[in-house]
Amino acid sequence: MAMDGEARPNDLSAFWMPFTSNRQFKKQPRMFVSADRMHYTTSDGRQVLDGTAGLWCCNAGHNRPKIVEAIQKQAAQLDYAPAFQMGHPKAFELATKLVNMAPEPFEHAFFTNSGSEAVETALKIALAYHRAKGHGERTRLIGRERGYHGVNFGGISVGGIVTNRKMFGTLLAGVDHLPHTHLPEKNAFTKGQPEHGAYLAEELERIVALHGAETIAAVIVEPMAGSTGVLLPPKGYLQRLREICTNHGILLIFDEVITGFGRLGSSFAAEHYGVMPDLITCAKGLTNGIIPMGAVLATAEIHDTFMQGPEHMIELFHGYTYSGNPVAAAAGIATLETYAEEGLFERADSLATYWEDALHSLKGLPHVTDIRTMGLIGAIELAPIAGEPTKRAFNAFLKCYEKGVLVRTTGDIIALSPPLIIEKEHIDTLIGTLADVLKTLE
Ligand code: PXG
Repeated sequence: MAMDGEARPNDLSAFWMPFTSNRQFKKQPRMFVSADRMHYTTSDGRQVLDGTAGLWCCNAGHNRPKIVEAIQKQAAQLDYAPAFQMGHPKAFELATKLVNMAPEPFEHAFFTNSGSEAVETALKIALAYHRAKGHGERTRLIGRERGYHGVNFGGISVGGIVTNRKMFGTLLAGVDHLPHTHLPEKNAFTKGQPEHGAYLAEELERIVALHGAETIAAVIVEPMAGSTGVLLPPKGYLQRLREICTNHGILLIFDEVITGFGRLGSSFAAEHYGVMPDLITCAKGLTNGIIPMGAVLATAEIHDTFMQGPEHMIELFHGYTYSGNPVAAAAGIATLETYAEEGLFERADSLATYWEDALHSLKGLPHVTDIRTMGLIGAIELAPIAGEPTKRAFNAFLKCYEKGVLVRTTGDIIALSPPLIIEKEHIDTLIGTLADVLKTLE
């Protein structure tokens, strides 16, 4: 411990880093010290092209003046206001902007501080909704294999990533899982939505038959599974999930923490795929990743179900100290305005074909077993090194970083999700660097 109270920036031991190989990192640190638009600057003064929008969140790129100024101004004007039984204008303004941007049925927004909290909130709203309707026996929650819904207990229970679950005990009771939709033997190198796999939605009927529809509260899925390595929904799959949920009175929750805010070339995946869930969770791009914030979007039907009983009574016993925090709300408003003013969702849509062609040009390079893209998101799946899963992709990540490009890896999949302000030349640099790296990988 430092006895003199001085900051010791070279001591890396105190910070236990999240989702990081701490020992590897601390032997060979990779530090960013500033960022502007499409680039990070490293502590050794190098420029690194951001191929991942931070962690899929800085959709408008970095150091955007409107957002920076809004945060500075808000911090000086009203730094904090109590979130319960008190209000401040910016939270209401952001909620209105958000529901106006969202597909039509979504009329209300509940604020959280992260995607994980948005997921917990949505699951709780689903349970409480059924109870308010007199169906308190609907308690089961259905997720999907390979799903990622954050890291809190509800989220890892409905989630389907084994490493995120197996260390943490018995999780929530009464959860079941749909099968994932990754069918590489049939769908590898498909451009756009895969042809095969809609039949996997029928597994929901099997789960319903097993437990009884009247015991099931909600199904939660990522409309496009991001974290597990960009798995696109097979054609017709989401439509079928919606039908089955509707037929059985089960709520459908889309976890749009990654797919929200233009990633697929539209406001939300619900709009992109033309399938409306009952609840949407979002975060990340809501504030361009700058101030932590998440939200649950609810239809009038869900929200209004709670608005009964004596008016002085709290309708939903849930919320966070920082729900709708003024500085986060100011960041959110400036972010949504930046998206609209710069037409960034349309921009993502118009670049999607160039992006798709660029990624698919990597087909045939060593170890590449599949390529998947949609909007401005993409994944390159690699064959693992025998006996050493994840190492090949991790090595690709390290080599890309050395060459000035930031990518993400999950398992042996390289994932890309650049800021929506990306230019074609950046796409060429990103894919060119990846091609060079893939050619030299063990
Ligand atoms: N749901 C989904 C669909 C997500 O992708 C969360 C919930 C949780 O959000 P928070 O804000 O609590 O982290 C996420 C987050 C990656 C990666 O590279 C993905 C996420 C976060 C960090 C890294 O795969 N997704």
